[in-house]
Amino acid sequence: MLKKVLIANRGEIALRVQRACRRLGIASVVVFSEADRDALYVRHADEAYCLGPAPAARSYLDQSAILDAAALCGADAIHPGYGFLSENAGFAERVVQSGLVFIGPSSAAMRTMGDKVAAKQAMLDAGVPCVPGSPQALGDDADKTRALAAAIGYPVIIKAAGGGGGRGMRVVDSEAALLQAIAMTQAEAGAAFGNAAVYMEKYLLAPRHIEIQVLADTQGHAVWLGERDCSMQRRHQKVIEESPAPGVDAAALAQVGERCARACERLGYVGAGTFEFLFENGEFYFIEMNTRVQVEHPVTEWVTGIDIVEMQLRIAGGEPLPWAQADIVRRGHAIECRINAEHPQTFQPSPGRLREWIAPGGPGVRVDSHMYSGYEIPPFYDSLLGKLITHGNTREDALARMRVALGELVARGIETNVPLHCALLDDAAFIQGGTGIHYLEQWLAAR
Ligand code: MV4
Repeated sequence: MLKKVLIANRGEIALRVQRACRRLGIASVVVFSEADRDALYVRHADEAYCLGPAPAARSYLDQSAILDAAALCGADAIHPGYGFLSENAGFAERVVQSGLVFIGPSSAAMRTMGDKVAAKQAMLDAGVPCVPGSPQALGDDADKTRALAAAIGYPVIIKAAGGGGGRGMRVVDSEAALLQAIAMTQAEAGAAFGNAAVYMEKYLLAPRHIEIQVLADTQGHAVWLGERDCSMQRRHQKVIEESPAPGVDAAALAQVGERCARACERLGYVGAGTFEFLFENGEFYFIEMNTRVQVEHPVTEWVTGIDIVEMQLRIAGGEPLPWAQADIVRRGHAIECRINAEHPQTFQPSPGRLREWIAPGGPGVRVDSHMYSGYEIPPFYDSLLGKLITHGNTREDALARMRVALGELVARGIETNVPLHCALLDDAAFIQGGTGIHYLEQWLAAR
């Protein structure tokens, strides 16, 4: 078991990891920027180090400052949370070179998944279904590229190998626009990611975004923990997530879930991982893998009863998974609403003094938040105030609990997206379930 973990993050996830460490009897150390002196996770900390000024580049992204703090306090591991350095293979490598455990997969696995062409190749090799497309990065041969696009069929999408999460991609409707779109995506990718390689896929017009959660131990065993439907999003920011995914065939899910678990075993993947799929006409198509804890983990935690952060810590400490796949039983339905400090119509961030905060409660309600009355929300980071998660025996129960919980939530002094959530929870198509990735943007445009 790990003895002392440095938490290289902030906000609700720092608090979440801190709580998990405490429960397991692991000492934890937090780091913070000058803007986060009054943060709840700093208040609760046994040991806290200021990394530097507010901008992330000078605090939460300052690898040397974090490694210095870890050395100073005698930590034996670093938990990177999500965002910031969580998917930085170079950082993971430095952590290990410093003699510490990086709580996540190997830097080699992170590097493979960070290169979307390599990730896709690894998944094809492991029998995970992928979007039809170019097997490798596109080369200079224009005839070959045109032939490939014609074979795939328009529209196609050009994606940067170094991109991901919606960065560095371009849809092409016809051959006339193909070569220029590729050149532009390559130029942008080179500037943004230091890697100009791009690849091509068939563009799926109206898929859902369904992801599979896995856990893998250092002994080479992996299980999958079901799926999440994360289709309700705007500009690649998820708004509502749920598990299970409404109306998706259980046998098809089990097949893709098994393949994800076997892929982890083949790759020597360690820790928590998320396989992102597009789902259209009953078929799953792998697009990317996330190698970190995710904002939407609680919905999986609730339906499986498994604490994913606890498992990250146990796996990093060398413990084997305590279950076989048949022991993973899912019960009921969980939904998460991301509560943001933003204007509900314009989506402008709304930092500032949170004059009053009253969190909802009751059976089937969980709030993961670092908010408290009087907290000054800094303007430098993401606008997540917290996550409101509800559970019920059925989706209808979970939705009903969510409506009540949203009604109870009080956040005075700033704007929040609670009104948006309330409207979505009364929307007929959302209530029906199974809306696609473009639904929210179309719904907002129509409003
Ligand atoms: C796609 C796609 C349609 N077809 N790939 C966007 C984020 C990145 N992870 C991959 N993305 C997409 N890839 C093919 N072949 C549509 C998207 C996409 C999307 C995917 C998931 C969630 C939200 C999205 C919003 C717009 C586009």
